[in-house]
Amino acid sequence: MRQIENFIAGEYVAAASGRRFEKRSPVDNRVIASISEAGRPEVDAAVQAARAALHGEWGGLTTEQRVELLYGVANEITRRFEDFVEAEMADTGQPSHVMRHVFIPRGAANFKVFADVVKNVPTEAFQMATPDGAGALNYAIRVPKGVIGVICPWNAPFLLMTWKLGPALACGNTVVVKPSEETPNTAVLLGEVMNAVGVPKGVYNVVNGFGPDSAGAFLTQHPGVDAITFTGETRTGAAIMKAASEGMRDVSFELGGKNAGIVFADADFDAAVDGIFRSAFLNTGQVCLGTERVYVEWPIFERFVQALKLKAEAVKYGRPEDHAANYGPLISQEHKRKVLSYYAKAVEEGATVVTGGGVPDMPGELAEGAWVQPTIWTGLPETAAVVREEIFGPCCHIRPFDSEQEVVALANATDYGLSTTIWTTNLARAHRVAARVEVGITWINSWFLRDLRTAFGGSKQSGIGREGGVHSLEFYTETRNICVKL
Ligand code: NAD
Ligand code: 6OD
Repeated sequence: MRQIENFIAGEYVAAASGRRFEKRSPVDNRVIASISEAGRPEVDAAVQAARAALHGEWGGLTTEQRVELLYGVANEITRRFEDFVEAEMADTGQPSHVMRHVFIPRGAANFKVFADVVKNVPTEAFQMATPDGAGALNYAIRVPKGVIGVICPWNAPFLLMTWKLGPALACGNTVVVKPSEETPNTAVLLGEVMNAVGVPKGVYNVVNGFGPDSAGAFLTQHPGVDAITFTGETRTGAAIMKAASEGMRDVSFELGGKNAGIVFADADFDAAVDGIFRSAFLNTGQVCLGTERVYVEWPIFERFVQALKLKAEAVKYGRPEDHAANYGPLISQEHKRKVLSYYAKAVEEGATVVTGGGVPDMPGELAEGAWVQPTIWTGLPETAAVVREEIFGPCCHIRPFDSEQEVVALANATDYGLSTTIWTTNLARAHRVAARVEVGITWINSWFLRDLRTAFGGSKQSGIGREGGVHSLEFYTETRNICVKL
């Protein structure tokens, strides 16, 4: 069984309280790790180490020197690729090809891309007239914000953590990360990479634990944290925002979603079925950008539902290291209970269950894992809980629509506003609809196609702020204006 400690000032340390908690495998529910739970003393030590690093060697580095270190981090992740794949698979139970082709390479890329951004981004300058005719010159400098608290979810742990670490470190900040209690492995392993590359001690710290009354709350309440970047549930974001209001700390929030997939009758049918299959079921539906609401234009509705059903019924369940498997378990027994409660609620609300709705028959010890069937419903009103609330599972409700106007209204009738995917061959219509859906990210004839330089974030209750490319600099630096009278 793996022993997982906190990573503070370059050292692996257990909590002074001796408190530990267990991590169980999503695949078969075996206990696979014992994790040290950081208390207030460890969180305080991590924040102090991060503060000291800001005033130490790290704070004195030039941008070029920082950039070189971050390239080094990316290269070392690539060198230890198999270790990261293995660590993330153990935590999430997801198929290895997702780790190999998306989650781990993206973790390395997040360091390289943001190193390039800070190396190349200009700052603004304005010349102004003055009454004496000599004028003045304003120019801006960017300085790091300070110690950043990074609170992460479990669904794509390494990708989502490094998506925040890359820009935070590239901009010269130091960080204290609180990974999800379900997925601490890759965050803790990254400490070895930081040490191997020579990132000064205290720049990167990890404290393990839960949210309320644990490391998450201790970190967000700590007065030594200058800003908080958080990815997770909207409800958690509200609690963190309250904590951040003490001391007027800045926040960047990437929150939940109840995203619409929109398929017009003129879409490339097979591409649309493949696209919606991925957006509903990739990572066992545990993707914030996933489409739990699907709207399909009437002429192709029945055919579309049947085609998606066939694909959902053809998923290959299996252990992460089984190369034939393309479908994993949910993250935990607790999440399985939540998803199954929505499966039951859908039936109570009168849904037609097109496929799934339960637990698959799994052989041997896999029967103990957090497996649920991919599930498709039709026939529910928009007021049904499963159509309104984020389930974060492998499921979607499909509803037919008649007109562009109707589907825009349906897509927008939600408190969330993260993303949409639109499938049509009519590009003019795609543009019109994309401009009217109230979300931060729209894909046309694709889904989860990500250029790290683009703005990423949610509207309405799906987030606050944008990260990505130069947008990340708005959060991870403070801009100072300097006015020179000529
Ligand atoms: P969560 O909100 O339960 O937990 C996220 C993190 O916050 C965990 O590390 C948790 O320990 C911590 N936490 C919980 N309560 C806290 C508190 N009071 N103070 C400080 N920290 C606290 O989310 P989750 O279940 O880990 O992840 C799934 C959710 O994340 C879904 O809602 C999903 O949509 C969302 N998500 C959003 C994005 C995005 O980019 N918008 C990306 C991935 C996931
Ligand atoms: O691709 C990204 O950068 C990103 N933030 C993805 C979010 C996935 C949510 O589950």
